[in-house]
Amino acid sequence: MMRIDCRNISGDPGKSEQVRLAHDCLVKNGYAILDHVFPEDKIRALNCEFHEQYAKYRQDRELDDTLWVGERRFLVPIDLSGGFGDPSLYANPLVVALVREALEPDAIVEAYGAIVSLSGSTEQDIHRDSPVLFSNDIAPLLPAHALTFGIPLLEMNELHGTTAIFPKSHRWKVFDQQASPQCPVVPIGSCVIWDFRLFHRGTPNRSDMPRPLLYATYARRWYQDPVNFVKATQRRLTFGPAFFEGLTDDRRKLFSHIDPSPAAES
Ligand SMILES: O=C(O)CCC(=O)C(=O)O
Repeated sequence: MMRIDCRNISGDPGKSEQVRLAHDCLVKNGYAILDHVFPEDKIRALNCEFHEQYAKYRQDRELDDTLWVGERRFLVPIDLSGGFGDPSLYANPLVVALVREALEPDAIVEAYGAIVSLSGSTEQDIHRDSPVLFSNDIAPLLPAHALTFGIPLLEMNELHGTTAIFPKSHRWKVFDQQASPQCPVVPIGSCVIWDFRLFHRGTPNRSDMPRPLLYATYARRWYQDPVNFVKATQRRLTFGPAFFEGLTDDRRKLFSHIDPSPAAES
């Protein structure tokens, strides 16, 4: 399994060897694992913030604003504020360069939240993040239309669970029953990005702690995830009135699809 060490990037990340390698891996294999992107203490602090601010998401029950995505596993919204509003997470220069290369320069942050695998969560069903575009014959030929970017707040491993991925499956017309997945260890500070078409599944959390996987969905500007926000009470992005005021033009471009008026949420 290929991993890309993202330490020591100097100059424009968009021109770095790491982004070139990650893009190549994403196109060929449907995923990329990026090591040493974030300081470990920052991610540990986010895990603490998650437990303090989002304690209600540690219960085994779907709430109005969450979605059940497997036994003891939920998709939850995370507000673009506090530590989670840090642009180095949703607008990380390296990741944005990769996203713009893989999708388009106008790519957007379509959703931001976490997938929380509670202690005792079981193996998730194998799935793609949404149905393919057009048809099973056409979809494998297309470039990516959306990417899931995951930042583990607790190391992803055999004990806590990880995201098992089927390399190259973004190019499959149908699921290959003979294929075996790869189960990456993704330490604190590392992250993973995969093509929406890639077959994958969350693996069981055998530890006594919840495993939050902070995620951002990046997409071509015209795309909206049609399956993970089926309830009117769910929100793809949540932010306070001051969020847009503080954004640089380049970061604001990532939200060009939404109404920046104070109370707006999408
Ligand atoms: O829990 C994980 O690691 C992955 C979850 C996932 O793939 C999903 O809910 O779409």
